[in-house]
Amino acid sequence: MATEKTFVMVKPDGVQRGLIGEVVSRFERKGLKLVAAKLMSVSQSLAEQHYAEHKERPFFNDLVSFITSSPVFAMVWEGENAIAIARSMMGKTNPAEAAPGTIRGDYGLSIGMNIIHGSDSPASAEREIALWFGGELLSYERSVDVWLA
Ligand code: IDP
Repeated sequence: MATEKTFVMVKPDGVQRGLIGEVVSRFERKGLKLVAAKLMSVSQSLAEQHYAEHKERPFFNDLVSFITSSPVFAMVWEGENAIAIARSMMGKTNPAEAAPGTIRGDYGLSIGMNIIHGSDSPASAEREIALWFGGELLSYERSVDVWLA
């Protein structure tokens, strides 16, 4: 299994509810490596590009208004199988169906405010990392890396 990078974002509801630390802590404890992070406001243009695949969906405008309504905490995490692992830690899209123990299962109530985003495939991860961070990623070694893969 190859080392992957994935884009993860604490959405406005997660930031407002004080869940940045909880999310970061879970990813750190899992063993993934943080290689980029920023607290930021999302422009209309960035929101529309990020959610481009949902452009025709009835909830697209609500999605864009929500993500631009208050700051988000954007991150890139690296590790073996990082994309699938981050998705499994997040839980299903609808918090009502997300298993307890997952982030959405433990903290969310509604599909519109489900706390966290994570890339769903290698192609999405590549596109989203380029969109949100360009080349602003760090590359560094941790002594613990030898105990993780
Ligand atoms: P994901 O975030 O689990 O990858 P996607 O299907 O890519 O799920 O949807 C993106 C976001 O759009 C979801 O996280 C959720 O907040 C919102 N969303 C998805 N489906 C619906 C819906 O049916 N109604 C309202 N919002 C939705």
